[in-house]
Amino acid sequence: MIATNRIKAIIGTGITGLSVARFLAQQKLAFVLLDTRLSPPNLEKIKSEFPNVQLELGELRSDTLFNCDEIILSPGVAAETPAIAAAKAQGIPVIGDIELFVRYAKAPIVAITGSNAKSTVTTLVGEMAKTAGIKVAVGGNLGTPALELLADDIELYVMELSSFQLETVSKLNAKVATILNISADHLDRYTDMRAYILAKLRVYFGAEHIVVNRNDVLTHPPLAANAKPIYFGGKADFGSFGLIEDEGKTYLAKNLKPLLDAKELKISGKHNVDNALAALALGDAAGIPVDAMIETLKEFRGLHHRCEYVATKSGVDFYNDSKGTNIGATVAAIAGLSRPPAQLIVIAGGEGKGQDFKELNPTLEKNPCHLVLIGRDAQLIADAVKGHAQCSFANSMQDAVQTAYELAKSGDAVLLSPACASFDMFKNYEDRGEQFCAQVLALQDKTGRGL
Ligand code: UMA
Ligand code: ADP
Repeated sequence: MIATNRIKAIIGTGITGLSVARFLAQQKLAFVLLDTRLSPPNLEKIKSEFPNVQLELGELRSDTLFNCDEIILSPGVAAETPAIAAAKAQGIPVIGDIELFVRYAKAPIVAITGSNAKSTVTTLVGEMAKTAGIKVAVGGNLGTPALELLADDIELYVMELSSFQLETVSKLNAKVATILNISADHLDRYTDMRAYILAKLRVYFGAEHIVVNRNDVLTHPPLAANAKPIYFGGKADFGSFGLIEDEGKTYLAKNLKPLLDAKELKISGKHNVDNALAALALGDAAGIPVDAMIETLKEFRGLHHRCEYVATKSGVDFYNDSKGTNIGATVAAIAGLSRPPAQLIVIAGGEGKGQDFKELNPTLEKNPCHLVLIGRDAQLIADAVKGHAQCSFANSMQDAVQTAYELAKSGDAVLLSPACASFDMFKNYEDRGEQFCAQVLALQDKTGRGL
């Protein structure tokens, strides 16, 4: 228990801020709550649960922050925000909910970050632990704030961590930690890729085991790191989880021992084979028995909005990859679903978060695609891919689905994988995916009959 006579400042009243407030109240620690918005979320809950707590809305006040002994920052707020940076310069520690969680968690932690595949791999490792009968808690950036997971009977924590959450962590001390992959994301928050990668690398601080992607050198820790890396991806060899080819079959393997025929995986696409290997490597280092992991891999069907099959209309397959919110995800989805010479029609666009969409071009050259572009950065994408893919524009999800359907012929596929955030047109990526599915299901077949 951390004892103090002074007050803590919680910044943000979202689900993280609320979980921190409840946790501090439970620990009988005093706090003030601040949010930069005048109408932030959870206001009513906060007023009724903490009627005597000071609540400040709007511009952050330095005099309040300077009187605190610790600032607990929500992940959506950058530590560079001037009032927070000024408090930090005065020597006031700025932490996040994950740092608090680490102080109190008694069970080992599996820590998972990366630009893509975090939620899939986190869920998979959680399911593997459950199959093995381990009392596991799964959450973090995945949805349930870390502090809500804390309980005395938990035997293993499996945590999805974003770069935002890692920024305020000093030492995670994970049992096993990984960066699954790195590609451009959140460049509207970071000054450059280096700053983004440095935030991700914090996941390795104090880790007993480190799992890295053999095919992505950016996931490898600096040379000074203590733990010896366990590799996943590519060809199997000693000290790694990889693939073995034998008599026309591909096996997922540990060291050189085959564990599972890749055809037995229910999740599809090359990227999901990598995800399965990463989950095996993490689970193994966390002590989950191999049999339970294999059983889970044979059952796991993937998460909604991730390369999810929706329907076939007039011979055209429709896939919902609304969670493809950056270029790396969309590249993986296109490579996973493209079946040349059939055409892939990709609905993309939204808020581009400062990404350089020219990075789509090598993939578009290999896979024949037609882009139907929506949202704020539609023209930016069209300019970047000029000469590499044909583009059409649409004003709404209904218009986009209809346009894609008109462009497609039997045997082609339509993929929603926006490479962008959704907030310019939708509530969130789930809303975008659900609108896509609803429009697809409402399509008539091309002879005019309902399907
Ligand atoms: N905000 C303000 N002023 C404030 C506080 C917040 O404007 O004073 C804004 C932020 O800029 C942001 C929004 O409010 O636009 C939400 O921020 P938050 O920190 O309050 O977020 P929470 O509701 O607590 O949710 C956070 C994660 N959100 C972010 O990091 C933006 C959730 O991840 C996570 O599931 C949750 O904690 C529990 O751990 C969401 C996410 O989009 C899914 N994450 C990003 C991603 O996956 O790419 C990183
Ligand atoms: P995250 O939580 O990191 O956003 P998800 O598991 O939700 O990860 O997947 C997000 C998107 O990333 C999916 O829609 C899919 O297109 C893409 N994706 C999944 N696995 C990989 C991978 N191994 N490499 C690159 N992209 C991937």
